[in-house]
Amino acid sequence: MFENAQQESNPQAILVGVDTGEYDAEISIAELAALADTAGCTVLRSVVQARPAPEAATCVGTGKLDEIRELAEALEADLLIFDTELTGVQLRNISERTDCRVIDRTMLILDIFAGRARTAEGRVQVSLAQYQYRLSRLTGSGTALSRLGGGIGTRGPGETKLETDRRHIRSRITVLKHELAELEKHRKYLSRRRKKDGILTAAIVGYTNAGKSTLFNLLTRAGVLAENKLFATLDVTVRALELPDGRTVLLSDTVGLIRRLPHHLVEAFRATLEETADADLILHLLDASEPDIRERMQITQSLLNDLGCAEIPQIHVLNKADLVDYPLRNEPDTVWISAKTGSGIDTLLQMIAKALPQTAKRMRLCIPYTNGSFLQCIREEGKVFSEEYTADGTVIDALVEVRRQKAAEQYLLPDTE
Ligand SMILES: Nc1nc2c(ncn2[C@@H]2O[C@H](COP(=O)(O)OP(=O)(O)OP(=O)(O)O)[C@@H](O)[C@H]2O)c(=O)[nH]1
Ligand SMILES: [Mg+2]
Repeated sequence: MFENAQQESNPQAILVGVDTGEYDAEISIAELAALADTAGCTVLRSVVQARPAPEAATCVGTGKLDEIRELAEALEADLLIFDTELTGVQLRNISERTDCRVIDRTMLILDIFAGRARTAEGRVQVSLAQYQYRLSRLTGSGTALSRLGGGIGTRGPGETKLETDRRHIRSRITVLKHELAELEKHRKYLSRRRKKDGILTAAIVGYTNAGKSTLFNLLTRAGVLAENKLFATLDVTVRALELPDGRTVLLSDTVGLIRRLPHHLVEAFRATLEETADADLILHLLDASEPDIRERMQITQSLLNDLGCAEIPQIHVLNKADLVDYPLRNEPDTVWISAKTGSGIDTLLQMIAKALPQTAKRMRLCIPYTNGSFLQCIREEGKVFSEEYTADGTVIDALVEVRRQKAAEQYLLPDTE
């Protein structure tokens, strides 16, 4: 779908931040560095300028820009990554004054997303977000956007087209929106069907790099890409997980969250995260070895609230216990695990089973012909998937209501599938 420009193997980047006091610029720049690394850049230096607000025309002051140009020449840097969102005018001015390619935090994140989205829906979402972001920055950008050619910021729509034909972008956006709506409809249909069949769902949610995919793999052995890169996962991946009480829950692995997630991206990924809004349980995964764990927890929580998930039961899962050497405290609704070593997983599974609503459970029973009334109850109360008559009785595969489950257990068949 993208017209991929040939990629420079390793852009040499300088990071630029503006410290307005609004957020912790140091932490934000450190995270930008991790993002840049994920995107395959080498970060040579970070420059942060304290000022009450970004300069309208150039983001940082012009004197600072001249300094940055000299620094870029001295270090042989070819890319500037700004930690704030830049306007089209700023992009052009900075690029002209420094003679470097310029991208901003959002473009960098979109670039990473573009390289990693795997499902159709994820790819369309990223594509759409890229087109929209570029369109909003065309005004005044002059040649700045075309200077992105080659490397970071180019896994996206072809630049010449962007400049010469806005109508082309607008019509692509319309097509993509249509595609997305179709894909969404399909996902909603699947989710409705699951609900009807009494299938429970749980979502692993958390800050990027917390270990969500590692835990997901361990629990479901699905082989989802897990690596020490930010945003290793971009699409919700769903697999069935068997619980100790015999019920099955559909577990989904989700996109990693970050602080200052650009607004367009929350929008772009809302559809993907809507799986989470639908979930019966949220596993809020935290990297216990990170010093700013509390802040990350709050960022995740506020994004969950934005998505309308405040009411969904949550288990706080403190991961990477193997890296932490202080005594492990157990608080209610909190469990310590290591997705790497597997410690704590049994407790976690028990907690999941307990936290999920008591619901009708799908069971395969062999009910003797002498107990026809029980068979009748099962038939009438729940959905029947199949029924056959054997020498020992009626073998029925059905959803069994909570109040009948105990009585049904004596007839339970070992699952042969
Ligand atoms: N030591 C240790 N490392 C872990 C543990 N769990 C995960 N990791 C490592 O943490 C890194 C990130 O793991 P992922 O599972 O990719 O993290 P994620 O939350 O899915 O990340 P995104 O998809 O990018 O949001 C990998 O290098 C894992 O090997 C753990 O319990 N202990
Ligand atoms: Mg992941």
